[in-house]
Amino acid sequence: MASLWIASLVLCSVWGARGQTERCSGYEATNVLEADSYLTADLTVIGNCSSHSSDIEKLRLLVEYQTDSRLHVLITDTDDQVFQVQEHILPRPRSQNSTLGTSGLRFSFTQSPFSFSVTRASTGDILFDTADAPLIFETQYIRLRTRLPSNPNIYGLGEHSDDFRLPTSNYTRTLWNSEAPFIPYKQNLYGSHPVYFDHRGESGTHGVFLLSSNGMDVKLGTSDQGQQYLEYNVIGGVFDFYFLAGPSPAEVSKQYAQVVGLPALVPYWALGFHQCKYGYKSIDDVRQVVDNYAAAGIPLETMWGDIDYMSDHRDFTTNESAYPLEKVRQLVQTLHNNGQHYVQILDPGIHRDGGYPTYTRGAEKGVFLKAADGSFYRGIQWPGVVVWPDWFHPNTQDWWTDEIKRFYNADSGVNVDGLWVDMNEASNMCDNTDCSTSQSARTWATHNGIEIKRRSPNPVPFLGVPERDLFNPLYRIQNRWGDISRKTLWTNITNADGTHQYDTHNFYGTRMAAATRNALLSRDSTARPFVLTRSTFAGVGRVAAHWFGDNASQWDHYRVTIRQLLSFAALHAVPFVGSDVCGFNKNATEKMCARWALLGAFQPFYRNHADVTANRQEFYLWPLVTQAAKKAIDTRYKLLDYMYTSLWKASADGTPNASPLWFFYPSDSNTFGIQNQWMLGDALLVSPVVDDDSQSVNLYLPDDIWYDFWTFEQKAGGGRTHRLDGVQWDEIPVHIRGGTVIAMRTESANTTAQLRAKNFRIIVAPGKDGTAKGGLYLDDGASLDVGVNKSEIVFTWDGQSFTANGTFGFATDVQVERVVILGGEGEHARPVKDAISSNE
Ligand SMILES: *[C@@H]1O[C@H](CO)[C@@H](O)[C@H](O)[C@H]1NC(C)=O
Ligand SMILES: *[C@@H]1O[C@H](CO)[C@@H](O)[C@H](O)[C@H]1NC(C)=O
Ligand SMILES: *[C@@H]1O[C@H](CO)[C@@H](O)[C@H](O)[C@H]1NC(C)=O
Ligand SMILES: *[C@@H]1O[C@H](CO)[C@@H](O)[C@H](O)[C@H]1NC(C)=O
Ligand SMILES: *[C@@H]1O[C@H](CO)[C@@H](O)[C@H](O)[C@H]1NC(C)=O
Ligand SMILES: *[C@@H]1O[C@H](CO)[C@@H](O)[C@H](O)[C@H]1NC(C)=O
Ligand SMILES: *[C@@H]1O[C@H](CO)[C@@H](O)[C@H](O)[C@H]1NC(C)=O
Ligand SMILES: *[C@@H]1O[C@H](CO)[C@@H](O)[C@H](O)[C@H]1NC(C)=O
Ligand SMILES: *[C@@H]1O[C@H](CO)[C@@H](O)[C@H](O)[C@H]1NC(C)=O
Ligand SMILES: CC(=O)N[C@H]1CO[C@H](CO)[C@@H](O)[C@@H]1O
Repeated sequence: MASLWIASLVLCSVWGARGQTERCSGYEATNVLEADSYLTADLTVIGNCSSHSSDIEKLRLLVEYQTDSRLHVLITDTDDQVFQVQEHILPRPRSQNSTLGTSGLRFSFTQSPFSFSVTRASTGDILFDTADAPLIFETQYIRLRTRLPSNPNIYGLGEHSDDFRLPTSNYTRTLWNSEAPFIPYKQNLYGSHPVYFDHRGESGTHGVFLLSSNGMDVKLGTSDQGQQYLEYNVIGGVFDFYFLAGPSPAEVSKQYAQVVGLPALVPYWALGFHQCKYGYKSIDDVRQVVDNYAAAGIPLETMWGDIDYMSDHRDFTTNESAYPLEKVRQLVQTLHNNGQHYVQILDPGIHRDGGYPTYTRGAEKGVFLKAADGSFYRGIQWPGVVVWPDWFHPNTQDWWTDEIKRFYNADSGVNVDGLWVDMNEASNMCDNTDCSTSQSARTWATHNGIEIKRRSPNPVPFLGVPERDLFNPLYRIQNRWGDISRKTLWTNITNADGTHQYDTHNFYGTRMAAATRNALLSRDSTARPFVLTRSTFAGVGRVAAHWFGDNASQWDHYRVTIRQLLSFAALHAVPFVGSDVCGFNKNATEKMCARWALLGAFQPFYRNHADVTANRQEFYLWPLVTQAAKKAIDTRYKLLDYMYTSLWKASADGTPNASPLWFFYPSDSNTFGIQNQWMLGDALLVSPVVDDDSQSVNLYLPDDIWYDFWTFEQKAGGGRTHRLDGVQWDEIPVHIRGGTVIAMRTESANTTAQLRAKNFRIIVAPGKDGTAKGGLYLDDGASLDVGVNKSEIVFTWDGQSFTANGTFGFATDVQVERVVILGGEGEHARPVKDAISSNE
């Protein structure tokens, strides 16, 4: 075994000892201990790197064959001082004690200077190899470089608005959650997901997840020697890698979801159509919009309240003139009576005003982050001067839950169906790091801080190395705002558990989303919560859905939504995502909004939302958009159970609910760069018109059998690009992949509640071998725990007969009206007895 573990042992030379050279040579591995399923070693620095801070001289290496498809490589300081993401924030998967003999991945290393590689056992393909540059492990800068093949297919490292297949020349992905209006290219956006997929065609796909919340630049480039590389430059934390073997792309997605946590299933109603706008002047205005949708005959499922509803933009208040509580309650009641829903926004910044009960209750419980002098640390957000919840304080969850239960009390407050957390990067409107705008300085002077005692240092591990420069680290990540503390919370702030914002910044927003989900569960322990968050971190899918932030009403942002969908759903285990349909900033135009209404209908989260400075863009405002939206929603609703089934599958085992074509055709290199088409579930290929104001689309159909979703006409893909002209403004090209079965409702409805009473029609699309397979998941769509009251049905068509098999625990009166077999001499329907309530 030893010879396999140490594939390339190089005995260290004399110059390796510490102090004998000033050269930065990395580390030397000693005391190597091997067992069947793990390896440990000590790493000691050789030479002097200290490029941006001090070298950590002694490190520990732990390698675990955790499962046959997951290899864990952890490099930490021996003192356990360096920050590591708290176990309760991201619970680590335990090793299942796989062994070298059975693992799909193989670890080997060189002793001095230390480097390691990971190979695919079945092919010998080197997936990761750090030999080209010494490991650097300093207190505020860690670096590791791996070789990549030339012209690699690398995806992930979100959140970004760049090409789905990442550029690989002189390209930097900075991960540092930030306010990002207009979602600019090549910059850090609202979320951080330090995972990439490396797709190598026929030889397989693997994933590499660096479990780190520290700010980082991940660089893709070519060295002077012409070697393609990917390099991590991180301003703290440890190297905690999970290598995911795949080998199929969807298997990597599942393996990743097992590490960061399976996403939560959303309630069924969340799949309906949502409307929002920043700038609805009053509750009467909102009611009018609801009525207008009904009058136009466009099904509206959920109305949203942006910050307009608040008094002085304070959480848990209503503007008593424009949004009087009684009228808000009446509207919510009306919506509920119609089977519709209502969601409101919350921001993390809590207005610092002694007369504001949310603030005073929080202050009494000490739940806010503290400045150096012990007063509550202040910043600027919509309400003006604010303080910020410290999600690590032991009282914060209780305080937040209590505020949510008070204000969203069904009997006396706003009976929301879900909550939306925004600005949670956190976005601080101070335009410089010292936040000394005259406005803030003035207001601060009038509200003296409550005196809080400073905390004593905490002797627990992983709090972060002391004595770091938490404000201006020497290695400057390419944060879009410059200094890492700019436009957010100061990174030198200490959290209640003794860690610092410097290390925990990237999951501040995810913590807020998690606390909000917990609060909703405390408000109603049986209902499935719905939380939408702007800021995200690895694993956020466990607690929340995500929209792509403040984009604009422009064609390039319409296109960006596709690659953002692909990234979140297929690579980041966040299935319930979507854009602000018709764009947030700037004015939408009729044709673009019509196209976007159709595009959004085929993405998981479907919400029209515009900024206060933009014109209104409700679907009923233009004839073309009305027509397109009606058709879009009609079709989406018929397909809603198909979409719900794929979301359930994602929550059950991490299977992506939306994915790029190469997930299904991994050896077809034509698909690797496609980012304007997507597979929705495993059966539908969506190929929208993407060019500005165009009626033509070039769509790629892999070599397979396809059926036009709208006409059922069979089409040989041929592995080539097909041009469609004359695509009308209410049309979107969609194809059914041969070999699949789709359960559709026979008709649409005005609400998802009504939809649930409609019967099914089953579409069978035989593949090349004449067979087809698909599934349908049914439950009440609302309960957190449905227990046995669910149906997991598998449909099979063997070319002769149709079978519905599985479990049928969900009681329903809904029938399957017919089964339609596509192909042959055209569509022919077969009568079925009842494919969803019995095992025939
Ligand atoms: C390493 O180099 C840095 C700067 O070049 C220097 O300040 C430091 O003292 C050196 N450390 C050792 C242990 O030689
Ligand atoms: C794996 O091995 C470790 C140490 O030998 C042991 O503590 C652990 O329970 C094992 N885990 C499983 C899943 O067998
Ligand atoms: C690499 O990118 C940076 C930042 O975009 C740019 O300033 C620099 O000129 C580029 N270098 C090369 C060699 O293209
Ligand atoms: C209430 O809403 C009105 C209308 O938008 C606005 O003018 C006013 O400033 C708001 N009042 C408060 C306290 O937010
Ligand atoms: C953070 O650093 C700034 C600038 O040096 C300083 O003014 C502030 O007091 C520090 N805050 C904390 C909490 O240490
Ligand atoms: C949007 O349209 C309004 C009026 O229709 C106009 O005042 C405003 O300048 C436009 N905004 C942009 C960004 O073009
Ligand atoms: C929706 O409601 C309208 C008006 O009440 C009605 O005319 C229409 O048929 C309904 N549509 C569906 C699909 O039920
Ligand atoms: C399942 O349904 C039965 C019958 O409606 C009900 O009594 C039971 O409580 C349900 N179980 C769960 C876990 O919801
Ligand atoms: C039907 O499903 C059950 C388990 O749900 C399985 O044991 C059985 O083999 C399946 N039958 C067919 C014909 O697929
Ligand atoms: C991703 C993207 O399209 N970003 C653009 C958003 O809009 C701003 C302003 O119009 C552009 O500068 C960005 O390039």
